Amino acid sequence: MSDIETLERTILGEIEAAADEAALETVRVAALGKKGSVSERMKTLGGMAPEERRTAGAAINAVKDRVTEALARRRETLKAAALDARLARETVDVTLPLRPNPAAEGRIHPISQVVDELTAIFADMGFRIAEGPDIETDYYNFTALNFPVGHPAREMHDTFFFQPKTDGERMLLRTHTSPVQIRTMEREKPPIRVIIPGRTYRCDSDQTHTPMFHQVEGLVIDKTSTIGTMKWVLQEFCKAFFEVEHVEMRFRPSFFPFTEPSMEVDIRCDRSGPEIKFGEGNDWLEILGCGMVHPNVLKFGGIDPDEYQGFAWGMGIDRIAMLKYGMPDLRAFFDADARWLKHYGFRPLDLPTLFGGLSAA
Ligand code: 2NL
Repeated sequence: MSDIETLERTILGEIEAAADEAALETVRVAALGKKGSVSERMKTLGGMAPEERRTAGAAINAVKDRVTEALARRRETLKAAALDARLARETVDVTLPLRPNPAAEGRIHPISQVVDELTAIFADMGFRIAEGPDIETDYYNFTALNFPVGHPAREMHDTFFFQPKTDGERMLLRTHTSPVQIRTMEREKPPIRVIIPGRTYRCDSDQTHTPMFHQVEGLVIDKTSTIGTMKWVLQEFCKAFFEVEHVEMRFRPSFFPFTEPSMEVDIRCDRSGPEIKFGEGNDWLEILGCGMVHPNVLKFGGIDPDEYQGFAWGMGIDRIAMLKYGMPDLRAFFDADARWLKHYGFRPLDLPTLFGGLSAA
């Protein structure tokens, strides 16, 4: 048998013996690669006499063709075998019990649910959501909100401060969401209608206070916004949120540095039974603070108080969530206890909408 015939037989034998595609590739490189045995034979043609070269060249090319064809055939066989093995390995045991559906198991936290509800109600009245940073400057958290430097109200906020920076400035965790309204006024021209739900922080912890809590504030600025408009907005909100036909609200004079006049708002309720009922009874429950935006605050926001006026309000999301859904302990909100969430949480596909019902579930 000629030398080239022996080589061909050896290579074809190796191809048949290759157990997988990686082994087959090694055989291919060893035969047809740049330094492969067949390629090396090609290089010897240069040193041959023309007649000899013609026959030897044809023979080597024929070997190359047959080797190439054998490689392709073997590759197909190995591929099919690998697929068969995988299909045999990846069987499904249809007798196993069904795994719980994540959409049926998961729960929306009551805070997220209440934020979704608030958003649906205020979006329907033409409000947008605004957001801003949790870490704020003293300017946005206090100064621009008309808290004079050294004013006792700054101390009343029990602020978490960071270590001073090299330039001496002390950043803080926002104590209310109001800095976002200042940032909105700086950025936008009136009319402004925004709500700001978000996390807020105060160094305070007991049965009714957690160091992190949630607030939603609202801001309306236009040429003719009045206390009358404000009362209507807040009343419509309370009816929609507590899902009752009537609410009776009581506006009591109060003080906030950023509004003038300022008011605290109570709603009529009945607390004689096991559950609070809104809109009836002889009790009053405080739910929010509000007022006309102080002219100084408008100025800090870059808005001319001789041309524009507006109103703002703020309320605790955790508190209105507790009231609406009868959750007695604030601290449980942030314990991440799956049993609590299973009990008080909401199903992920029951989204609050005004047409489908806010808390339909
Ligand atoms: C409360 C009272 C309130 C505001 C927040 C506000 C924001 C700007 C200007 C004026 Cl930028 N006012 N926010 C106004 C009145 C009351 O919150 O008891 N919150 C829990």
